[in-house]
Amino acid sequence: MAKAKLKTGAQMVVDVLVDEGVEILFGLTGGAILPVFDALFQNRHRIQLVDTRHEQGAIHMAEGYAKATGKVGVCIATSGPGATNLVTGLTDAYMDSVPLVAITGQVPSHLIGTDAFQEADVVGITRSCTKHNFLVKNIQELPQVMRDAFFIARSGRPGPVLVDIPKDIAAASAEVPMPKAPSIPLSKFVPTPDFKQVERMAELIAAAKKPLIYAGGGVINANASEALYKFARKTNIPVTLTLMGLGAYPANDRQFIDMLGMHGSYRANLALTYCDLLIAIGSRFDDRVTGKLSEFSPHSKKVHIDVDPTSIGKNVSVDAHTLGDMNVILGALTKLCGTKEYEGWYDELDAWNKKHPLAYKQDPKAKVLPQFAVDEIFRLTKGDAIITTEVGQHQMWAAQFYRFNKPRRWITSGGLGTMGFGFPAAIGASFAYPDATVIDIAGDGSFQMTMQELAVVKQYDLNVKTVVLNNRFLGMVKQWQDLFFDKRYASTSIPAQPDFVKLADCYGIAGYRAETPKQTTEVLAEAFKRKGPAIVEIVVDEEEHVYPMVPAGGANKDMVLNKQQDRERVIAEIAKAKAKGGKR
Ligand SMILES: Cc1ncc(C[n+]2csc(CCOP(=O)(O)OP(=O)(O)O)c2C)c(N)n1
Repeated sequence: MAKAKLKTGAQMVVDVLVDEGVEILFGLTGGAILPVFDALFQNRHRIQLVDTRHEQGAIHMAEGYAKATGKVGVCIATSGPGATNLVTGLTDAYMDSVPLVAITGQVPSHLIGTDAFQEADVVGITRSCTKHNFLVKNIQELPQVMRDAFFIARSGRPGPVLVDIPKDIAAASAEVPMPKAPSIPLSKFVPTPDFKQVERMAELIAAAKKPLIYAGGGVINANASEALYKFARKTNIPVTLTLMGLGAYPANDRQFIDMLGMHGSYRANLALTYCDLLIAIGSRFDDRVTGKLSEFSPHSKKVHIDVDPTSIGKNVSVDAHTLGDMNVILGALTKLCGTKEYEGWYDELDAWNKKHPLAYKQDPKAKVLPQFAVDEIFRLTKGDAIITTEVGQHQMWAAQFYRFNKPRRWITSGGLGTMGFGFPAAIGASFAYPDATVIDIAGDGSFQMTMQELAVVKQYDLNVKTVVLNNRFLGMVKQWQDLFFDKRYASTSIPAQPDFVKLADCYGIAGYRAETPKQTTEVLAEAFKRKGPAIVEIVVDEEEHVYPMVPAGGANKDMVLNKQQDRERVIAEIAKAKAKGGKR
């Protein structure tokens, strides 16, 4: 082994980052992390550091970058409050399986445990929201810890890894050889597929009359969209996707039956209910998909393909499963399966779609419907933008009405549902693809949580458009109050707001406002024509609800479909149809 050069711990951190192919990281400085920022400054020709205005902004930018590229996103913060400001983002990345490395400064080793200034027990605090975390205790272990952090973040089911580095270790110098490989074998994260189980799956598929593929974000993480497409097209099995899986299968394909779950399509949720074989691929049977567990997909046999052993049988028991590389498993399964017509099944799916399609009716003279605004964004960008969202009604309308034909164009906070995620995530995606149009479809409530990062879009002149669907409410919560709390709007009306056009202006970026459907089309077209950052505020109808909606804890078939049709009527309709022969 070549003799190692004398280097500071901070320089070792930078060298591993560069060696791992990191081109950019997002962060905010402070006392305990100063040596590492200094090393980054001295290496600015090798790696770009984006200075954010808040550490939450930094970590969501790293997530946006990671989701858009599939690479590991990196963020950096100081000790104490800098590190604790990362906690929401770490939890978000953990829930949504985002590959991420967070580097935090820690107080000097001899002060740890003394309640020193800006000391926080960061490994303790983040233990439950990281895939793994490290407190570096010795400069000799620092390069290997950094190497392992990247390996753990990206291998198997991806997730966030935190490396906490005491200031004295970052500032010290030592001769430590650069480790070439991680110290952990890949088999720890990616099990070998069980091909007997794959054969069993092929038998179940051969026997099924009403099969359904239910795929999720794991397909995108495994870069297995192509393999999913080949499997679905060969077998002719209809496909539904989770919120996190949108784009894993082309929305314009005839086999695609829209998103499923709490705000999934009528056809997808009934397909889930009445299918006889459910093929879960890179999805985890979370409660937003299953609804009431005891009534979840009651007529089906179930199979599960995933990389994470803890997902198997966690919420729903299955008849066959295998873990491992999804491309290998889907390739093997595709070879074993034949083609079938499923005509009756497709007829049923079509009939459900005809009865209750995902649709809206925009009266040109009435208030702007948020669905119309999303549809216009889709039309004007020809479906070619990278879309991020905040959390709330606008997120669900974006999922329903922007049609994704490719993976990694849809970046949203699914598991944690983090308001304030979308804008910084859009910034991260824009750094990855500077020529792309990146649009944050935002609610007025969410945008106000992280809008301080407007300074970053201005500073770097990013092609990020924030479209605020302004209903002057915390709309999704208001919707629940409309439906279940007798319209008592406790804490959901937020009439005091910035003038978003002036806000844009004071950051030196373009601002637009629309109050009618016609203006909506005009200002969106104008904003998208001009490169560079913009805020587009669209004043939308505050009374609009997201439908379908499976009430929390309800069965998927008990969807509320529109304002006229309350829950009791849906249930009565189902009971009547059941008595007639099981179909609606
Ligand atoms: C950080 C955070 N706090 C609270 C919530 C709970 N919550 C979910 S949706 C929502 C309202 C979002 O309002 P807005 O961003 O205006 O979007 P809209 O629903 O009106 O489209 C709230 C408060 C959350 N998801 N995240």
